[in-house]
Amino acid sequence: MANVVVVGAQWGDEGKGKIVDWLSERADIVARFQGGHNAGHTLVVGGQVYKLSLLPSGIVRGKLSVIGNGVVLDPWALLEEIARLEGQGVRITPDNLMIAENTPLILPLHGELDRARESSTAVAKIGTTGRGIGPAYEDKVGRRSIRVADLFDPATVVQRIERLLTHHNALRRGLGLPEVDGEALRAQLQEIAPKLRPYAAPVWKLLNEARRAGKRILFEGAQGSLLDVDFGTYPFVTSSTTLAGQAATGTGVGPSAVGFVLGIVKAYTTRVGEGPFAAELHDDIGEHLRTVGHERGTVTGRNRRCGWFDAVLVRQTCALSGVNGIALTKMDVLDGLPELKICVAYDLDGERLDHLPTAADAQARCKPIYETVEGWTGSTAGARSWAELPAQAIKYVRRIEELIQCPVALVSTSPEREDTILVT
Ligand code: 2SA
Ligand code: MG
Repeated sequence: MANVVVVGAQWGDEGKGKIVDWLSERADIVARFQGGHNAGHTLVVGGQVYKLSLLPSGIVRGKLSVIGNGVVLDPWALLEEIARLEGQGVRITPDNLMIAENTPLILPLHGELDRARESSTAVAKIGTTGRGIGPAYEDKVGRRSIRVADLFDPATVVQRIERLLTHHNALRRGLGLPEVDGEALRAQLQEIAPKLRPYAAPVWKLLNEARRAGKRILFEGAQGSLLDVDFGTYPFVTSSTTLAGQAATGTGVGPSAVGFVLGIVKAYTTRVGEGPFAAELHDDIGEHLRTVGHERGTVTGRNRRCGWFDAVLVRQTCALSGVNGIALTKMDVLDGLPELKICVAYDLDGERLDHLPTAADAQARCKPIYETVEGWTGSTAGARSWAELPAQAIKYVRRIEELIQCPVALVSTSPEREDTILVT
């Protein structure tokens, strides 16, 4: 098996956790390359539920798990998550967890800034997770982050804090937030540094050595392609690059390390947070999808907005990530619906569009053009072979393939790892 990159091909919550878990059996290393603890991956292993936010899903299987430099890392959230998983019997040590030394940190001031902006009425809110993701990435490109490696040199920490607070305290005064005391922050970081140190490593070097030794890497994306900071529904996006290309720069291997790009696609559409969503349903079917599909945020517990499958979006995101094949998830949520709709194009002011336009106002005005297909009365839940699927369900999968111009490689029929159909 080649090195695989797994990316969400919609707005996140496509069921990446389960697929990554399924694939991790065939990988030696699982690496995160973007995002932070805004991600929420749910794994069900042998009936036990594991909720992961920052740790790569491979950790549950004892695989070498890597947090790459493309991630923004909240060290306190990390230690909490480690403690929580250890409480569930998962062993986490520097032998199976490595953190890139050049990973920027999320500090308490980032979360405060994120939440202050979101509660301000001056600008439209984004609907963030409030975890400080955006502000932490701003500081990264603003060249004022404190990175993991900085923590281990007290003099560097002092310098970094000074630069950081010159910026943040000015901002905070404007927002009516109290100024951050540099000495208090230094003490907090000094306290956390020795706990992080055992995991810090030159990840780029170790991954390249692992590649040369023939080890297989699984790159685990978080969020989804439509939340990508460049190609997503800007400004209603996250602040990282969520597309497959980021797997290379977010860990320090070149793009040639990536052998196969697997897009995870839910059989309908959901989104959490604000922003355009043409195929959104505000009726009983939307409610059916939400309740049957348990569509609530793993991190924040927010209800997810639900709608029909949007083939326009997925065709676009498959192109953007160079997806080689998709894994179709949560088909069973559609079980029993008499008929299904698929969004095949948009109507924008009377013109038919085959793609999502770039301008936010145009995105918001897109009306879905639907194709109606037959539903199925049988159950797809727990199916483990193509033959177990109702004929109409197979037709639905084949139609999706055609519309998104990308083959289906896997179909997932329940949160359990074994309930997966490998399409050959
Ligand atoms: P942020 O916090 O700056 O990344 O928020 C910006 C937008 O990105 C969306 N976002 C997500 N969308 C779906 N799932 C995410 N992870 C959690 C989950 C979310 C949760 O798996 O359920 O628990 O609410 C995730 N993370 C960020 C966010 O909704 C904003 O639209
Ligand atoms: Mg999620």
